[in-house]
Amino acid sequence: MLKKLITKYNEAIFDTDKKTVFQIIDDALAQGFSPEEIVFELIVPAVDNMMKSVGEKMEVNLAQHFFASQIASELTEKLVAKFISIPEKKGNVIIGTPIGDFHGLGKRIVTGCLYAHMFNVIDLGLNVSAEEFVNQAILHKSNIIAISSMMYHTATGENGCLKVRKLLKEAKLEHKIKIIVGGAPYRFDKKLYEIVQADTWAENGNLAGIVITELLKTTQSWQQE
Ligand code: B12
Repeated sequence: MLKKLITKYNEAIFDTDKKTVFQIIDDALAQGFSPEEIVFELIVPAVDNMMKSVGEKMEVNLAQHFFASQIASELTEKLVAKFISIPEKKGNVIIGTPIGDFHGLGKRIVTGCLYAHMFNVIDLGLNVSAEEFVNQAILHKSNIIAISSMMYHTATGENGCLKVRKLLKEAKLEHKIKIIVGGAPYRFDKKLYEIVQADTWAENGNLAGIVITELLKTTQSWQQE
């Protein structure tokens, strides 16, 4: 039965039809599916499905891409409140674009996806200095700094990821704070993340959630000394 709803839900996401999306979720709850099943078997896989379609199907446009992530974030927040036991957040992620980069759409999509993956996201916005990335990560005891760059020169420039790495090294925080990067230049050159000295990268928001979850397994938590 949930299978039927999944098909309908995916279609409504594809049509960016918010009213129908909400109706499907209400129907699923009325039919007795638990909020946990709905989040983990319907909403999160639907984001994955949409992200995979980008690139495969030319007809998936930015509006659909954006809608899928925002709706996943909104619905997850609504349904988590109804979980039998509220799941623990997986941690805080600091996100922003580096100095000189004012492309914010990709970052907003990634933020929506990370909420759906149960992360708390602290969005520093656009044009963020390396110092601010690191200071905010320390302030929020975050293990992850996520840097979204849409231009080659902001990805590789002295004030971006390379400087964040330098500051983390100087503060001896590399074992506690990891860097993930993403954005158009990284999709064109899959090895670019190594050149800018990030720990990892991901192609889209859904994969970012998966990659960060893995990365945290080998990262020292703020509780450990
Ligand atoms: C929209 C756009 C703009 C808009 C931005 C609006 C906004 N509020 O964001 C405006 C008009 C302002 C703009 C301005 C400029 N732009 Co522009 N822009 C674009 C465009 C067309 C789309 C970018 C976008 O939003 N993509 C859609 C999102 C959803 O995709 P995405 O960002 O890649 O994000 C996904 C993944 O990459 C990943 N991801 C993204 N961030 C992160 C972060 C992490 C941590 C992870 C894990 C994953 C991840 O997940 C996302 C979701 O799946 C691109 C071309 C392109 N096709 O990329 C050019 C492009 C990025 N722009 C470009 C340029 C040159 C400029 C300008 C310099 C133009 C000018 N002469 O003024 C200015 C620079 C402004 C500045 N200083 O930042 C160039 C960059 C070239 C280069 N080699 O560096 C591009 C590639 C166009 C081109 N082919 O020349 N731009």
